[in-house]
Amino acid sequence: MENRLESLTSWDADWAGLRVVVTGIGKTGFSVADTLAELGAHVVVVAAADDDEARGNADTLKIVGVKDVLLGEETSTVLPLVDGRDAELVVTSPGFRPSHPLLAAAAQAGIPIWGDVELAWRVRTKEGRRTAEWITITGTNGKTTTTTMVESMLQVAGLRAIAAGNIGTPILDAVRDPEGWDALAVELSTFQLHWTQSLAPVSSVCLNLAEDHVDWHGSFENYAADKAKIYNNTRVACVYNAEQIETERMVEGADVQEGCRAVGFTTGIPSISMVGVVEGLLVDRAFIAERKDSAAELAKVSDIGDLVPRHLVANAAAAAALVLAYGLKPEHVRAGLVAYHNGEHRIQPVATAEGVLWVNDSKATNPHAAAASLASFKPVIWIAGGLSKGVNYDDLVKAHAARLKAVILIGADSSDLAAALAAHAPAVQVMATRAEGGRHADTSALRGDAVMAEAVAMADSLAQDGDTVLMAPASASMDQFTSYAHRGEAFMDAVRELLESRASADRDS
Ligand code: UMA
Repeated sequence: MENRLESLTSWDADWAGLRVVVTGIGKTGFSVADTLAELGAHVVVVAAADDDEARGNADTLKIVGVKDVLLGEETSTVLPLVDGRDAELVVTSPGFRPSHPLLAAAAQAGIPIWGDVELAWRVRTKEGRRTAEWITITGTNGKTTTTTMVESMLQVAGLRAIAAGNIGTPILDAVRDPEGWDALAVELSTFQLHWTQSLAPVSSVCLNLAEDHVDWHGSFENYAADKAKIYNNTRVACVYNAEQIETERMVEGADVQEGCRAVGFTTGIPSISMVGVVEGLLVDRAFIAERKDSAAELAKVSDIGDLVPRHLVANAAAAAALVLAYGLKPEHVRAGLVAYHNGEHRIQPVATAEGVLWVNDSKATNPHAAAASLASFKPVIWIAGGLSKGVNYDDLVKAHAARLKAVILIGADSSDLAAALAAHAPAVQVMATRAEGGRHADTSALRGDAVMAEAVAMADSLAQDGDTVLMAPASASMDQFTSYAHRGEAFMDAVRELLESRASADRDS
């Protein structure tokens, strides 16, 4: 029985007929049962819940091929048979404690117990689908923030990436995406880590450790031991909290892969092999060749926000270490933090298609803001212009001319920007939308949408694999749009429409 499970390490392995009991019919249980049914396993689901939602989920699961769903407090404590025989495997939801009678019975009978994360790791490779690298994050506090920062950094690097796990999207739902992902930022709770064994992330972190969830684990020691599992099998970097010795000890005790490094993060001055902070700058002293006696700037602490609490700096330093281990560049760390902090319309990745990254930075309403996003990408097809408010564009264009592949001007009158481009970037191709240069303001939504659709089509005609199309106007929006938000929405809609029409043309041909 053990042998059969050992061979189940990809989606394409032989899962057919495997007898599995799945506990829980919440987010996790549903995703597990649905996956196993699709794989052809014989599944019985057990849950204490017996409300409308649970019954609705049960009906759906039966339609997709789950053999039986047993709902109700009493039945949920008994380990059921599958096809009249003992189960070969139990896959449990995180809410079930290890001491739960059903799990205790399985353990007693020698039936292996996995969590959804173990199952997801095993089915992550599938013929014809991209296999994602995993970056794993746990800790008593700050998991969700750090996971979201990692996701943001991966996305501004042009990668197809998403956050999943304890953060809310069950990891199996992410893994089963038909196209697959380049990378997943995986938030893991100790309830999930308890049942993992074969995960091999590219980088991993336990952010911190404080007393929590002792009821589930039985003792603080058990809780800490489960947190430490985050580091097992890590391939490139185990990231630990240099201000909390317990996390460093976890790394020392971890069974990692050959060549894996320990990298610390701190909110103070970093020692060698750490990411930390020097005079308001987030710096890397771990991944640069000259780390022995220097550090490289990654971002300003102020890129994370105006008044940044210490724990947020710590989360940002940890996220930076995790993605640098994966191979991201300093500019991705910075752009990712800015995007994380400002949310919508600030260095917001919209899509990556055919190697071209489309980025919405409509909030860049002045040259200073546009400089931050221009510095993050190369080569750039830059959509810019609008209400200039009398600012000077010379320094901005001078500083970033070398990154520019082309510029597409929007705005009712972008002559100031055009003049700066002619003076300081004469070799760069500059195109204007038909609506640009009209010298009359028209803020109707219709006009703005048409301008943006034209700009996006122009950018598309120039863009090649490796380029970034960046809409960072360095100008206010009110000459052609109702607000910067409208301008950003218009850009994102135009990009999506373009990519959808291309996808449907591909399908038809
Ligand atoms: N159930 C029983 N008996 C039990 C416990 C649960 O029958 O003793 C059944 C319930 O009837 C229900 C199902 O189990 O059918 C619920 O399962 P669940 O409690 O594991 O919750 P899910 O909906 O599957 O959500 C879980 C995580 N929940 C927990 O860990 C408690 C979600 O994290 C996670 O987002 C989701 O999987 C997707 O991965 C939430 C959480 O509170 C946010 N996490 C804790 C935390 O962050 O501190 C760990």
